[in-house]
Amino acid sequence: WLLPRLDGYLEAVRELASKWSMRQIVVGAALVEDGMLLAQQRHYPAVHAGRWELPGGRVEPGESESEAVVRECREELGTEVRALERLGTDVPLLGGSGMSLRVLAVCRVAGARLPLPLEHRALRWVGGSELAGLPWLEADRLLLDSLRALLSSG
Ligand code: 9L3
Ligand code: MG
Repeated sequence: WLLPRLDGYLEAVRELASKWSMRQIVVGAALVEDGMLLAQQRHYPAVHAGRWELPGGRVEPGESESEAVVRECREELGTEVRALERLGTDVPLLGGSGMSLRVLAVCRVAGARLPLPLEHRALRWVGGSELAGLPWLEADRLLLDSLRALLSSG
């Protein structure tokens, strides 16, 4: 009797796992100050080294997207932000991971430290006209129109 049950159980686990990975969200933070957007340059993994991205990372189980973006900015930038609205549409990440990039506009809370590149090679404040010239990760590049709109909305 055990084997058929085990089969059913494994099937259910597989289904959950694929649902979970299909819904895995990576959050990105669009932090704008004085009309400039904060971008950071990756140094890991090797395939991403040298490319620019919005700060952020995976939403952990039990965490909301806003909580994740606040935590990632603490870890990567050493600063406190507040999550504002969602920006643009989700972008599927390449590599068959099933993850999607979802960007939230954020603002630095009053009195919080200036962002530092704690886990990255470099940080840079980018103006609207410089956006297209940076070697962005592919997913982030697809959001440049929304980011430009955010910058020009003041
Ligand atoms: N990713 C792409 N664009 C971004 C971020 C924050 C992340 N703006 C991709 C790179 C990784 C994956 O998402 O493949 C997980 O991100 P992280 O946890 O390595 O930051
Ligand atoms: Mg990250």
